[in-house]
Amino acid sequence: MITVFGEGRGFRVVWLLEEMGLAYRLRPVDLAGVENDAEFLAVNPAGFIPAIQDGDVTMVESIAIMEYLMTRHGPTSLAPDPHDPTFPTYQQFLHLGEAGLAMGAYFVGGARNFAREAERNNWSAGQALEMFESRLRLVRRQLARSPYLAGEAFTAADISVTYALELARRFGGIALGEAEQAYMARTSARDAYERAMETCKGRRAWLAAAAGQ
Ligand SMILES: N[C@@H](CCC(=O)N[C@@H](CS)C(=O)NCC(=O)O)C(=O)O
Repeated sequence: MITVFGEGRGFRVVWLLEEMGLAYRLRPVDLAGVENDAEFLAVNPAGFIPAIQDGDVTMVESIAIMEYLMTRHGPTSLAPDPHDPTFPTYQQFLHLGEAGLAMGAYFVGGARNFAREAERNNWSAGQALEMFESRLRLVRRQLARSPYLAGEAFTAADISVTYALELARRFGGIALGEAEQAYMARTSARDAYERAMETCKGRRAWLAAAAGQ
């Protein structure tokens, strides 16, 4: 049985597990009190989420975890064959979702929600926003070409990027265009997304609160 530690970007992992129909359990992690969570710190001494345990495998980094699960427990249509023409674009957006989009949105949201007034618009916050918005141009161009990021079929790249866009919208307060919003409506209408939302109660509550603001 695979154990997923923590929601946050762990939502990507739970969504992927639901898409693949694999058995798992979610072990919640409260980041606010993580220093007292000895069991979790034994899994990830760096104290961030998500992490997974799968037998004797322990891993962190949501995109690496997704790649591991698809490779070890696949094959799955969520990852195109490496020789398929869609593979390079798939691989690019799978990683851009975290390295280019979620990371930028995370620090924009952090600055806007948690920083002191005087620090909200500092250099780093500005850079993070610029980073997110420039990378978003790649998503926009791709969505003008195809309904999903790797082409006609939904893949793990869409899980990666959908998570990042939701983070940008709800946490970062970043306005998204019509094409991105229509795309998110498409990806989040999937049954596996719904089931993942059922599991991730913290995320459900957070999205409901953010929508009511
Ligand atoms: N690149 C990592 C980012 C992990 C990350 O920053 N997670 C956040 C929550 S979604 C976290 O644990 N933040 C607290 C911390 O970094 O100490 C991934 O994709 O898993």
